[in-house]
Amino acid sequence: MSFSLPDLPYAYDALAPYMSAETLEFHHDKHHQAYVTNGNKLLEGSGLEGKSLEEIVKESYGKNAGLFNNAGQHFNHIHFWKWMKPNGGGKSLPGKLQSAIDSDLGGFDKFRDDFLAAGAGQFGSGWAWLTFKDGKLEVTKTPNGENPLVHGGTPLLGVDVWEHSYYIDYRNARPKYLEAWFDSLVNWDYVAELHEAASK
Ligand code: MN3
Repeated sequence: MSFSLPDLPYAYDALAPYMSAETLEFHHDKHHQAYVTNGNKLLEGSGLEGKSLEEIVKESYGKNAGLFNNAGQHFNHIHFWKWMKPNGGGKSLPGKLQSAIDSDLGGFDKFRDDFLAAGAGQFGSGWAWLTFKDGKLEVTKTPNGENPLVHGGTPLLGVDVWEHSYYIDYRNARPKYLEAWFDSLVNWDYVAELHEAASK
């Protein structure tokens, strides 16, 4: 399948003041679009043309760096837009997800601390994740376009810590971006939906 840019599931200014319209215009219309455009060029002749996006990500990892970087980022950003919503965040999580966080990650506050630390501690560009792997939740981080799919896990929540995700709004203050993102933007219903599907 060829890649195509999904529309944002909300207006460009819907996540302000935590993420500005200017950031979303650049991030979605320029950066994500570039992954789609370049990914499609690199997909041609790769032998993976007929595969799903998830399969392309997994099968190009370690073998076709150019395609992997763009396909990985395409996958990551498709979900990143859905991992946010206006009036998101908060501590009121769907019950089953909350129970799993309590039993696997030591509760919401510990999970929040660990997730923010993963994002702040990722040296250079990358992502921090809530991952479902081997029947339980874990907090991980990856460089560049890499994601939990290539490590045998299912990403349930991911935050983009490339500078293009926060520099317009927060300059170099990545920890401030991470706190605002986690506390005010996360779409926990979508995280719970992915958890439900992964834990069946
Ligand atoms: Mn990005």
